[in-house]
Amino acid sequence: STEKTSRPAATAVAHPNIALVKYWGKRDDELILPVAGSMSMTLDAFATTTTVELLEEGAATDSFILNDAPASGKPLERTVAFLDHVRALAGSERRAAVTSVNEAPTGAGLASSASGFAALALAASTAYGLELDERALSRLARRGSGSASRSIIDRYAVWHAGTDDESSFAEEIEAPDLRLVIVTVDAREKAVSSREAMRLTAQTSPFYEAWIGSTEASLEEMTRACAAGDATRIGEITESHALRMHAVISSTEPPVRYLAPGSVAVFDVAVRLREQGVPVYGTADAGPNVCLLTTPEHADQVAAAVEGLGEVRVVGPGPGARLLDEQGA
Ligand code: 2P0
Repeated sequence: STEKTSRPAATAVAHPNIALVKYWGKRDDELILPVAGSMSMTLDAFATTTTVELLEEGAATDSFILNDAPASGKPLERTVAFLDHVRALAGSERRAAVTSVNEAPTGAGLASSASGFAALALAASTAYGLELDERALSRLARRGSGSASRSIIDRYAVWHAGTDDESSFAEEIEAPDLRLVIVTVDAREKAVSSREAMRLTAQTSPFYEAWIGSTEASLEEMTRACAAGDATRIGEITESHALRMHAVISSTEPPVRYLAPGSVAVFDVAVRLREQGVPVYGTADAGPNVCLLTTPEHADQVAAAVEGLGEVRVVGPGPGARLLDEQGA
């Protein structure tokens, strides 16, 4: 027959998230269970679009094309390991072709592993015929990368630390409308991966236990500030908590330091603007780029104040992972 039989396939879109209460440390490396919960904003920018197509029975290996080039090494290994997990859940042995396009620079601290594994979790689980609800999808994405559990969720998410695979998932939390002014101080790939630096922190920092306790306290306080719609308190917790994370990371042996002089300059702009009455607070992930959290009314003023310190982009809360239909809509 000349009729073309289409193979099972699915395409999903997901966005990175920026944590306002950070995830830094695992209690279980295999299941990716964190030592404490975290809270984030899913962004309305820097989409990852991923297609998973099942190959014919008998195909021996998976393939992974990332940003138009065949992936190898760690990215390929992590993708294949993730597909192995999906296949185990689906009771399938079929290999797959994965194609993924990232709008954010990979490894520059814009959490491309979060959007990447969130999109892969939705596309792969759909292509393999699993029908997962939001919680199950968040748990699945977590197995690829911890922060990906939060990119499944619309707008603002809390990732509950949990104590096992079932209880460690993200879900939506109500919070006021906020903006992040992202200042890309340096777009190069970071020298030490989050995964490696987290392990080093757990093994060598004398402050690790205090960090875990303070994260639990920050998350409780953040949850209350969100419920109260208190943008100022949300910002204050965000900045203190982020600087505590960088403090515990720089207390490792050998030390790891992600913030650069240009990052500190952006935090200083927030201090100066606050003196003028602008509600603006800094945060930074495992890299030198800084996000300034502010209200929608102040976003333009904040963006103007950091002009010249890096590439500037204003983003707001965005959608969780979504499937695209066959027309790409
Ligand atoms: C976060 N980060 O909460 C924190 C803040 C970076 C700094 O989650 O090992 O890529 O794949 O679970 O999720 C980055 O770490 O680590 C991260 P894995 P992940 O957003």
